[in-house]
Amino acid sequence: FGLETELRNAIEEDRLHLAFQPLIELASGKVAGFEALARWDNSEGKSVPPTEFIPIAEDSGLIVPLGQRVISKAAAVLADWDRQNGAPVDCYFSVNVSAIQLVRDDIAAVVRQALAAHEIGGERLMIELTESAIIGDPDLALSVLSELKALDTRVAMDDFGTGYSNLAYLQRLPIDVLKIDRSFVEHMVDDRDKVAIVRTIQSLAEVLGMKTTAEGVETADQARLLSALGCDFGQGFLFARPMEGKAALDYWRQSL
Ligand code: G
Ligand code: G
Ligand code: MN
Ligand code: NA
Repeated sequence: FGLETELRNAIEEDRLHLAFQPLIELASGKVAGFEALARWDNSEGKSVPPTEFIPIAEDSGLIVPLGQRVISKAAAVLADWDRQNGAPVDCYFSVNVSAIQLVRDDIAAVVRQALAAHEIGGERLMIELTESAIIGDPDLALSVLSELKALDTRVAMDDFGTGYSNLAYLQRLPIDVLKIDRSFVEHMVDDRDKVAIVRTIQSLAEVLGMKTTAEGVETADQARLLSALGCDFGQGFLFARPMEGKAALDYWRQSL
């Protein structure tokens, strides 16, 4: 329970922070938004990776207060950027919400509160859900997604293609973006099967009126190929690694 207790304290003392990784419109090279990722430096100043602390948060229920902090912090940073910029910064933050959060918390209410507290429009936030969040309770997912839609907050399906992609749910739910899992982008340049999968996800998205974001874009060849396949956005080390807030705002400014 050592790490869990430490995490509980970090959440209570508001010591978690966010890193931001740009989401790039492939056709124009413009920054469309940033994925906001939770970061935690433990008491020894060591960075604990989210792949380690998110499962602990999920198992302990700490994911509820953690997720609330992440969403309100994202809205707070956006409001701060707008102030620094002297005008609204034309980009959105995309925030991860796990299946457990969807069940245990009222995510739409959390988003609504964060938007109101920081006077941010709902279109400035996007919520990333995994397929497991939808499959777990499709009726709940439909009601939460509809509430988010009413706030103008968009929804992305994270790691798409790795879960139980139930096409009936996909059609029924108001999903705006499919995030093509990075396992399909990796080595796609010399793997015809991977290209075929990306092409299939792309045409599915087009039929359903959704956009696509390719994850894990690491090379210019991948970006060119993805763009040629019609993929809308790219995210990955080619463009930038997740970075702290100030660096991310500078990145946005320099991209203009
Ligand atoms: O940030 P990477 O930077 O290492 O993220 C690893 C994993 O942790 C990803 O799958 C990401 O979706 C997840 N993750 C990062 N931040 C959050 C968060 O705030 N909430 C949830 N639920 N997952 C997150
Ligand atoms: O599951 P999710 O998509 O939310 O996870 C985001 C994770 O992907 C973060 O851990 C982030 O650091 C990682 N990531 C972002 N870009 C790249 C990339 O180009 N290559 C690799 N290997 N990982 C990436
Ligand atoms: Mn994500
Ligand atoms: Na992902």
